[in-house]
Amino acid sequence: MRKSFYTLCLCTLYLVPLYILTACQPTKPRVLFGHQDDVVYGSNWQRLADSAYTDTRSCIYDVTGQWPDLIGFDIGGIELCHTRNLDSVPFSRMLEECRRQFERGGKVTLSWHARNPLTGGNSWDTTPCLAQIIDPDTDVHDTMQVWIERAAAFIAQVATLQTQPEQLIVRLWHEQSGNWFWWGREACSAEEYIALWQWTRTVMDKQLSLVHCTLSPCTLLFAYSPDKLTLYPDDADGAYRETLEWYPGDEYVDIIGTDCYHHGGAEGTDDYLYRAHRQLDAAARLAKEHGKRLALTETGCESIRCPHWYTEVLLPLLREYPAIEYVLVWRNAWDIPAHYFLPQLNTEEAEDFKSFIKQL
Ligand code: BMA
Repeated sequence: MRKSFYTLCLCTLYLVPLYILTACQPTKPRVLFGHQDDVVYGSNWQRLADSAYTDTRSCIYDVTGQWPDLIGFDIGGIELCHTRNLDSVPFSRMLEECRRQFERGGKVTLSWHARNPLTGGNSWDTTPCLAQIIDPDTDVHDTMQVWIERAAAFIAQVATLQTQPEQLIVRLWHEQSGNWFWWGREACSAEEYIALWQWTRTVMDKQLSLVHCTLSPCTLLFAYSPDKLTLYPDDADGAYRETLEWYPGDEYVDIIGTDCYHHGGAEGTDDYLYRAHRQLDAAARLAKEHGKRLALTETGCESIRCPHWYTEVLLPLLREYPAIEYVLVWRNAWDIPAHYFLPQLNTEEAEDFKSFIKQL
């Protein structure tokens, strides 16, 4: 009896300070996980009506029982005063879901698949137009001025809904290093791209300064996110050089990220990891040198055609870059069966995803 009493005292003597020490260690915040359009539709369901829904359905919640840390929305279509974005999400629903997300303490990231202001075609219409956009003597410039103001007005509206600082991230002119958008590197020069970025941010800041916000100042974060980096393939420092060459500047950017997708199932893993490392190394170096934050702004493996992709491919990758603050996977289209990046319910991939979220 006495012996066990002493053992207990001894254990308490050692364990209590050990517990206090461990509990007081600053813990690295976990990587936030986001999903595009998470709460407006998912594989086989959609809530795209204009009318209010009294509750929120979420793809991430459906699988894990937890609300998303981050939701991505795209505002493509706002420039033409459309009531729905390019994927049919009503802007009124977007505002409502942003409000709910902020109230839950979550974050939102907005991208903008803007139309081509010269042709009226979509973002993928690569007819060069940037020289005209940034020339104040052209009609295209005037059109773009109006479009940016409309986007800025919507973004300012979202910004006012924030309940905590830094809940809103705006990712401007993304994936410029690819050749698929009119602001991509084959359709314009780095100088033109940077001029567009700086102009857009300036208009958005002006609009933000005009709105009333309970948070003061009513700030948001701006993210720069190239995709594949192929401009200098023979240069060991080529990825960094390209990321830097198109960088809009310290005054305009808060987060440096990269977009990188896994293609080709399990056989594509090496290629994905090669590109992801190259791009993340470049983004992480630039972020460190310029005192900016780091994110994996878009990634995913369509239809999750690689077993245990979340725990065996993405998780180890994220662990190699402790500075990454968040990661976003793309949408689960309700009307395109194979276009999904978050696992379907009750599948092996869903179990893998649950385990991934626990380990993040
Ligand atoms: C692409 C696809 C398209 C979509 C676009 C904008 O990656 O998902 O179907 O229209 O993004 O969200």
